[in-house]
Amino acid sequence: MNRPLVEALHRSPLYRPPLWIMRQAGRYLPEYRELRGRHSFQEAVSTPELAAEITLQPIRRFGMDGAVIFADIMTPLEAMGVDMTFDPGPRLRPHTLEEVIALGELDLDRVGFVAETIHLVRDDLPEQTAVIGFAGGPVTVLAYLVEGGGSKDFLALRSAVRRDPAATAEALEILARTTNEYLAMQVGAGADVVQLFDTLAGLLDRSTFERLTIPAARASLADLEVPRIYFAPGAGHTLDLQAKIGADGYGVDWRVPIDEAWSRLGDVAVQGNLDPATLLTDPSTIRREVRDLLARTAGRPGHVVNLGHGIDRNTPLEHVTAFVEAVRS
Ligand code: 1CP
Repeated sequence: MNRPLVEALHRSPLYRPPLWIMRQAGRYLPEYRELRGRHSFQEAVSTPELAAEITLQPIRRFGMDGAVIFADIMTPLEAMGVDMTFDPGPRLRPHTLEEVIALGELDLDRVGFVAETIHLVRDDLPEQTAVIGFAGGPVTVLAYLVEGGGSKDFLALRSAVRRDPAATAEALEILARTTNEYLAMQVGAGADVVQLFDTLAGLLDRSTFERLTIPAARASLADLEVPRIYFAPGAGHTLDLQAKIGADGYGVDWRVPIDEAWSRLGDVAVQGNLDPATLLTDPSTIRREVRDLLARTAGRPGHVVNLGHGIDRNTPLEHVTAFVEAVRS
């Protein structure tokens, strides 16, 4: 079966570029908020029927070309013995690098619900729609571990990198190995594409990115039999280095025009990069911005349309419709 999202990541010529939206399964959807009123985030993630339902909600409304499995970048850590809560982001005890190095193996049985969710989603999804599996990039996951949750500047990670680069590299190696096992499990269950969300990697300077982020991201994505997307928002200063990760496609945020980002990335597929704020404007502005985006990629094979980061929770549904229709028309 030819799935346009998979084809685009192979850089096959297509009649129109495929589209999906980061965070498409989430709080801007009334049906998501309704379900979350009855179930906690962790309950929704770990119950395959609920996670599959949430994954399918945006597809029913808007028919994106990919369905991203509902889970979190921190989900596999719970299967490595790390306790956490969500409020709304992950909250956990701050870990030292030594504690991260001592974390247990990933117990795949304890994330079996993700495989089951993928099976349920595939059964209900239109044939041409791709299942998108994902994981957090090791640097990003390490940042949440050492910080104990979200943070403005993630100074715990940035100081750890400076204080002890060798222990940081060792911790990243462990996380890269478990991330790779977790992604391989999702591919085995039927994911057509995987994305590594390295949301915080852009906090690092170029040389640290090259020394620590690239090997960890590369190892996370090694030997997977499906197209792989690497996405590090706020990492425009590293675009020319990212090809060393060896992914098939690269997500770019809205800060760098997509044509310029593409020439810095090289011969790869590129995903993005409408500013999520565009979807807070009005349908005519959205159409104008989509025209500009598509003019910049000019039908070049290998473009996957997406936002430059996750959709904002206050986005009106009609604006999502305007976005999807503008790309399709
Ligand atoms: O209902 C709620 O309040 C929960 C909000 C929520 C959602 C919808 C969280 C907590 N996680 C998710 C799902 C999620 N998270 C998905 C699957 C759904 C989809 O994309 O449609 C994905 C891919 C993620 C990935 C994720 N979680 C990232 C990377 C992506 C990005 O946007 O950069 C990050 C940084 C997280 C951490 C996290 N989990 C949740 C929140 C609110 C946050 C970020 C805020 C924080 O740091 O506190």
